[in-house]
Formats: sequence, C-alpha cells, structure tokens
Amino acid sequence: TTTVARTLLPEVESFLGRGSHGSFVGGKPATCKSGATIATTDPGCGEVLAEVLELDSDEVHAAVDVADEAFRKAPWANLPANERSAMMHRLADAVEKHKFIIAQIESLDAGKVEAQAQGDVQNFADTLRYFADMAQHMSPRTTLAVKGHEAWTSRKPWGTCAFIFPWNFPFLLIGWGIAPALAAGNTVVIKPAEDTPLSAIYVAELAKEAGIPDGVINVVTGRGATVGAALSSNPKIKRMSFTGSPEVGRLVGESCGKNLVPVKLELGGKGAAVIFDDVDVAETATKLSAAITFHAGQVCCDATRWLVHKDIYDEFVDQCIDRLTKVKIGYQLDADTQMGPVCNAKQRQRVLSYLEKGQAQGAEFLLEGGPATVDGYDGHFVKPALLAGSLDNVAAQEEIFGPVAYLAPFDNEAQAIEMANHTVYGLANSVWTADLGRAARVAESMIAGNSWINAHNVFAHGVPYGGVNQSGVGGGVLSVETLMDYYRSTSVVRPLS
Ligand code: TXE
Repeated sequence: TTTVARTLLPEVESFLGRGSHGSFVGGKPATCKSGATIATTDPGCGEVLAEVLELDSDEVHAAVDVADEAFRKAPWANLPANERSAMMHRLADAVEKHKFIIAQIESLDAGKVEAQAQGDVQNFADTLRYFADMAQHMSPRTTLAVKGHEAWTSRKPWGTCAFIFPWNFPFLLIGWGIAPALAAGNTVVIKPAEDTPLSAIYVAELAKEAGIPDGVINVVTGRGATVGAALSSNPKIKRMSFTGSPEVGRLVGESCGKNLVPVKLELGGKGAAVIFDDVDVAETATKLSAAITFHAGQVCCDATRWLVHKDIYDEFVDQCIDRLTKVKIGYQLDADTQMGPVCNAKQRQRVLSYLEKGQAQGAEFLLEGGPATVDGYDGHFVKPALLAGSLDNVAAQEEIFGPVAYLAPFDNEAQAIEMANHTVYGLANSVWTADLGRAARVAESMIAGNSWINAHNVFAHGVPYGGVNQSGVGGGVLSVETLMDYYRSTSVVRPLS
C-alpha cells in the first residue's frame, strides 16, 4: 500500500502491481520450489515495492545450466558480429524507449534521485551501443607474421559469465558488466543485490521483447550468501565479475579460485581530492560538495578525503559548510530533492556508526551530520558531515559510503601525495590546481586506477575505469581492454616447411 503522495507512471504501477517478481531464466520467469520471497522496499518511505523470488542454490545451478546450454546450442556465440551488434542496438533502443519507466523503478528501489536514475538508464544504453560497435571491429582472427610459419590467433567467447552486482548503481552497473560479455558472444547470469533487483528483472524481460535469444540474459534473485555463493562455486561459469564490498569480494575470489575461474573484482574506495592554494575556492567547494552528496555518497570512486593546502584550508571549510548545509534532502521522486536516502537501514546505521567511531578516535567535527528527517517520509535519510584530523582515524581509512568527507591540511606537493597514498584502497583520486604541470605530476603520482584533474567522478566510454590494491583486481571496465577480457584466444601455427 502506498503511504506517500506521489504520481507514478502507469507502466510502473502495473509492474509493481504484479506483487511478486520472478527471476528470469531461459527467456521466461523462473519458479522457486520453496515459494520464498524477499521484500524489496522503497528506502525513501519504507513501503514494500514488491516481493522477489528467493532461489536456492540448486535453482541457481539449474539457471547456469540453462545459460551454458544457450551458449553451446543457440546461435548467439556464432552470430556474425554485425548481427549480434544489431540485436544489442535493438535492446539499447528498447531501453531508451522505456527510459522513464526503468528510471522510476530504479529511483523507487534504490532511493536514487529520479533525474540521476534517468542518467544511469541512458548510460546503460550508451554502454550497450559502445561495446556492440566495438565488437564489430574486433577481427575474430589476427594473422601473425612468423618466419617459416603460417600463424594466427583466433578469438572466441568464453561461455557463460556471471555478474554479482551491488545496490548503489544497480542498472548502470549491469550495463557496464554485461555489455562487453554479450558483445563478445558470451551468455550471462546476473545476480542483482537483494535491495535492488527490480531494474534487472525489467531489463531481462525487455531483452526478450527486443529479440535477444532465450538463455542469453538470465537473472537469478535471492540472498548473496546463497545465490551469489552458488554462482561463485559453479565450475561451468567461465568468468566471474563482482562489484561490492572487499569482504565479499574476497569470498567470491576464494571460491572462484578453487575452480580456477578468472575473476574481475570492483571493490570499494577511499579517494582523495588534493586541493592546492591556486584554485578558485568557491568553485572547488561547490563541485566537491556536489560530489560527496551525489547519491548520498554511496559512490565507490567518491572523494572522501579532502586534502587542502593550509593557506586556503579555513576558507575552503567555510565554503563547504555553506554548500552542504543548503543541500535539499528529500524523497527521491520529489523534483526539488538534491540528496535522497541511503539504500537501507543497515547502511544508514553504518554511516552513523562511523561518525561515532571517528569521534571516539579524536576526529574534529567541522559539520556534525547525523540522522536527517524529511516531513512525511519514513526514509533512511542522513545529513552531510565533515570530519577532520589524523588520516589514521578509522573514518579516514575505511569506506563509509555516505555523505561524509574527512579533511586534513597539507604544506607542500610531496606531502600531499604521501597523504593521498596513505590508504589500502586505490580506486580514484582528483587533483585541483591551476598549474597544469603540477596537476599532471600529482595525478600520475597517486596510486590508483583513476585520477581526475579539476573534477571528480568523470566517466567516458573508452577510458578504462577500475581499481588497484584493495579496490579491485582483474582489470577494469568501460574500455577496449574490457571487451578483450571476454574473448579467449587460441593460437594456431602451421610450419611451412
Ligand atoms: O555489499 P556486499 P553490502 C561497500 C560499501 C557498503 C558495504 C556493504 O562500503 O557500505 O560494501 O554493502 C552479494 N557470495 N560497497 O553489504 O555484501 C550481495 O547479495 C557471493 C561498495 O550491500 O558486498 C550483493 O549482490 N555474493 C560497492 C553483492 O554481493 C554475495 C557497492 C554486494 O553485496 C555474498 C556496494 C557471498 N557470500 C557496497 N554475500 C562498490 N564498490 O561500489 C553477498 N553477496
């Protein structure tokens, strides 16, 4: 029952109105013997949106069998690249046609501000098109010049690839994950997060309508410890991709390791923004405040440690406090909301607990943060917070995943680089300065997969994105290298003598 006043698109009403949602396997809704379901709720008001099937491990293994058979028997892998590409474009067309519907479902399920969810849906379509086009330029054979031999390398898809996704960018990440795998001719099994399964189910149905053959895109829903663990331990999976916490990433890696299944892990981050004294302080404060409050800070590549030159530190802090206290916190579907809720009660508690732990270890509170209330909505809202002090503080070391930044002043460039690299993570950092030579130097000295200059959280198809150290292993996403990950190669040699 709806507890809040809002107008949903009729298609969204009817999708949710089905009440319960199945997994999607082999081109049709899957069933579940036990009949068990997991409720998925709206984090902005606590309302149950739908009940989603909770598969057991046997049912997951059966789904992998279906995907494996679809790979071996169905034409997907053997289609000429242009025909596969055309089908992916048709799916992209369908996603764009249903953009506002998918975005509203995503916004409701993930607590994402609706306009931001629309951006994610567009990004999904763009990613499909990007890899569909690129795959057409991948020669299935590369001839090698070897004296006295005829030789070539032949590229093939691997088979069935599995993807375990988190709740922060449920739809966008599905695109980043499966597009290169599909373009290369693999079949996929998707496991969405318990909190945000709806957009995955919706797109699997859409894929069928768009003509993607049955069994090519499958979705299995349920608990991570059951469904995710079953996928990680299934030897028929040829490649595993996991996005989520380092703790679970380790489990997935260990389990895949037993079967020697290659894994791609996209994990957390504790990114730094290094801000020199020659910046436009007002503009930098505006941009970083916008970054830390974007999707309530539930962004793995966020700048969560702000390292500021001592000469502008006080002014910068004042400007950020000014911006952050004005951020409009609200229900994710309200047009004037700038920051919605965090994804679930556990995540809200996690954010609040880091404020307490940080304080217990001596952090100074520049902006208090804490629970936020929004009139009429019983949602998981938190206020932005700014902490400061030693970078050894737990709040400066561990990923909080909320609108919380940790500040520290620096004296000079060398010290700033050392401070930025004082982390076990290595996902994404930024450097802010008018001196472009210094910008390039610092950008390259920070140990991470990505560095931005005078910006944060900037993505472009074609620019590899991924983490090093505890932020990720197995190569990143979004580039030509990602597509190559989804081909296996066979070298063939014929001596000419
Ligand atoms: O992630 P989990 P959670 C970080 C962030 C957040 C914290 C916890 O700091 O606060 O992780 O989030 C599935 N085998 N990130 O607990 O548990 C699970 O069902 C296989 C950063 O939600 O890692 C879900 O689909 N799979 C991150 C997925 O793993 C298992 C985004 C991620 O859940 C499993 C999200 C198991 N044993 C959280 N247990 C980022 N880098 O963007 C769970 N799962």
